Amino acid sequence: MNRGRDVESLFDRLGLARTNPAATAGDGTWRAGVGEFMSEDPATGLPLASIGRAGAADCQAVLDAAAAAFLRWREVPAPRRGLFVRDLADELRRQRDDLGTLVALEVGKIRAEGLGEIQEMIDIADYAVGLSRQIGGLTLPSERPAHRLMEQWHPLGVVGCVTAFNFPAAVWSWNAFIAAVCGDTVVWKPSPKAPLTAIAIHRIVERVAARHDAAGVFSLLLGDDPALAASLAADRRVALFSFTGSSAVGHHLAPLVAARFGRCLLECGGNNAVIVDETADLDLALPAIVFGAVGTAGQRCTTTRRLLVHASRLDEVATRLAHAYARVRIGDPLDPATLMGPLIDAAAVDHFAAAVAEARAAGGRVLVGGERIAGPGHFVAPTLIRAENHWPIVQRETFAPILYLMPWQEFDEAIRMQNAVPQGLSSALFTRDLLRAERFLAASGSDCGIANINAGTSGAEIGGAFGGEKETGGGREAGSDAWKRYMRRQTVVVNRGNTLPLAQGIVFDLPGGKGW
Ligand code: UN1
Repeated sequence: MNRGRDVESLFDRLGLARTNPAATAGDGTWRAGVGEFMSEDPATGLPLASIGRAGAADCQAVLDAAAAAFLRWREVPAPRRGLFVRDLADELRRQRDDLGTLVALEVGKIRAEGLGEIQEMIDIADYAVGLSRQIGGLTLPSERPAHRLMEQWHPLGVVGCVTAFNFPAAVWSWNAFIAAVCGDTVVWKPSPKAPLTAIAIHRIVERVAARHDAAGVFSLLLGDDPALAASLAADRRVALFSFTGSSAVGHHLAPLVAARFGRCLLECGGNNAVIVDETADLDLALPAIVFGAVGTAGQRCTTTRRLLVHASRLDEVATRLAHAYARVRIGDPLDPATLMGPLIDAAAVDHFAAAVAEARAAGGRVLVGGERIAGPGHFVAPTLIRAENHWPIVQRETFAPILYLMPWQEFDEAIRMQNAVPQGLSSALFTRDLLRAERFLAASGSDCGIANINAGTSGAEIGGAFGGEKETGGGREAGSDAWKRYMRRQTVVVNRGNTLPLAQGIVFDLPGGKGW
């Protein structure tokens, strides 16, 4: 792609400018904000565009509007809310190529993954449309005669959605499309490292919302001041605060929500392992490991960070991985031959270098990579390090393509190692042994939110619930019954009889039994 002219026409088609505003309540007008920040191309380090910085007044105005829009939107029947999302999916299908290219340009993931991310939006939209005709509650047997016991689900309110740079489009849609069919409105605060993707999506939202009387269902706050996310977390109008990002930032924001008894949905860090046993088919395992460790330059929360291999196969796996890593084309994410693009910014490269240095100091042996790649842009080499599970650097999530290789002897030891980290998002076992697979899936097996057999840790489909345990935060988004988090449950009792029997068989009569 020609980064001059082609970017210009891409911007035109997506409604982007070199100077962009800061916020919109989704009513067709945009607010300039106070000051500005830059979106940069991580492959060159050069600025792409400037964006207004939303200030406290913008945040208040957007929240007021979202709260007001909720009062209208919750009255719209859910299947009609679904039609809005269906039209959004159609529009995304039409603009998939341009949006995928923009994602690749702005955050540096390869274009194939950029397109995959927009596909993930389309998938969750389709899911949400189906859901819009299926939201239902249980009817339960009442212990009281002539009583009905049931539950119904009502819209919840304003959802505050804070997303990370690495999935600048899909993670918002997991929240937004489900929330919208549930009858909620959504205030989006995207990462300051991916504001253009958010603006381009919002331009589409505006056009489609106008056709559905859905103005204000989605709104947008852009800024690079951490106070913005904190003010959403602390605001009582935000019924659900959905946060994707590091466990460290999650630790800071979740107490603000808890302090007002708000609802939190956390998708924080992962430290995902692949276990390879004696029987594993390496023709399956190797591509899954390389996609998991090197894909998105190691910047997915589902990235494979630890590789636990049966000692008898350690050398074979290391040799074959080294061979594969040597053939990974690193470079311009817009070049179809590239498999790994840059890290997001210079700070990420510094974190990568510091992690490699810390692993070396702990006694780690760098088997492949380990270095920054000189030149413009934020490139590093995919890295394989022989390490030990208990080292502090192995226990932490470093958002970079570093894979720690570790041997095990007994399968129980492999499971223990896999679980012995603070995070609990995704896990994988490559085996041909059915009993092993079942052992991995048992309650005493993987402690993660996602467990894969003969499939890698990253690249989850939207149909399942996505999220993890421990410091990953416990949240669940996307498919299955994750929608319940976006609604409030009401337990309903209806007495169709002429008497008032009490639950638990309690007798509560006036003396003499009559006279109420
Ligand atoms: C994330 O990295 O925050 O499972 C989300 C995956 C993607 C989503 C990752 N579907 O890798």
